[in-house]
Amino acid sequence: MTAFLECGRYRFALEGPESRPLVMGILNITPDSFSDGGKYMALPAAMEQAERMIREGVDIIDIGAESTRPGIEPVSLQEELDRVMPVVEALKDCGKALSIDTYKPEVMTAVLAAGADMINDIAGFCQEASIRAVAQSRCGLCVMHMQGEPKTMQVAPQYHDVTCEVTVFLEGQVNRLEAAGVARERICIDPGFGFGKTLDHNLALFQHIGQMRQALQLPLLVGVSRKSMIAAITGKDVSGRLAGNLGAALSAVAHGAAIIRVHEVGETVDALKVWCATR
Ligand code: 9MG
Repeated sequence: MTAFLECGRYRFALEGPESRPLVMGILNITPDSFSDGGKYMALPAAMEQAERMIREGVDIIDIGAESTRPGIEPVSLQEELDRVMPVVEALKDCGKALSIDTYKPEVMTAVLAAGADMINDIAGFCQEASIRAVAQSRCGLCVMHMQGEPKTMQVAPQYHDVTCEVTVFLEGQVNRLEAAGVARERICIDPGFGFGKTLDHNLALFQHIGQMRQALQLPLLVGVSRKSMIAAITGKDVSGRLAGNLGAALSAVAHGAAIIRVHEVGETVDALKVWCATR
């Protein structure tokens, strides 16, 4: 396992007494995300939400300007840039690592030039241009697995062995990135819960978090906050999923996850503090 995650201006310990699970807070600056669409579109509202996450103990702020919920149409490059750049400019000196959730290489180049610390690519850096956009920088990378694309990915996801196929994909992309000069210390992997996966696929992947981490020897990020997986297990609508989200976060770290991507930062930070103190 790498001892650190190098993330632009930040370095996170993954082993030893200083290490603890990291919390990535979600900042959706979209009109149409499934649980908070439209809430943080205006710059002051986005800043306020970021400041709240900082007060609550966030480690990485993940800014997304294009919704990735199932069935959604993609936004244009210009629209994404118009949404994301002012927020990156406004938050770049906020004292926390800034991650940008994008699969567009042009957006990657622009946000890295503006000071972003991490690129979270739901397409797992499949495009050569995406690899070129990040290779020469010092940014952290989240390499995520997705089957298909957001518009159709939940129509009929199929695998022979979901854990094996996701692991092989992630390993291949990590190898491509390393061949392009990206240090392993900059990479974390993500099975992509809900991205072209049924509940059974998600549960199988969850139970094999430790195995995937072991196979790739890289930190693993889990993002299930407010997703349909939590709804399917608890029967709760989006406003009633907090307890389910926290249960999933604790289970993920118990399985070996290093980073948890969440909407409710304060509650997750507290739950993880108690988990760490009592494990
Ligand atoms: C943008 N986005 C939505 N869900 C996600 C997840 O599970 N992981 C990552 N890395 N990004 C996500």
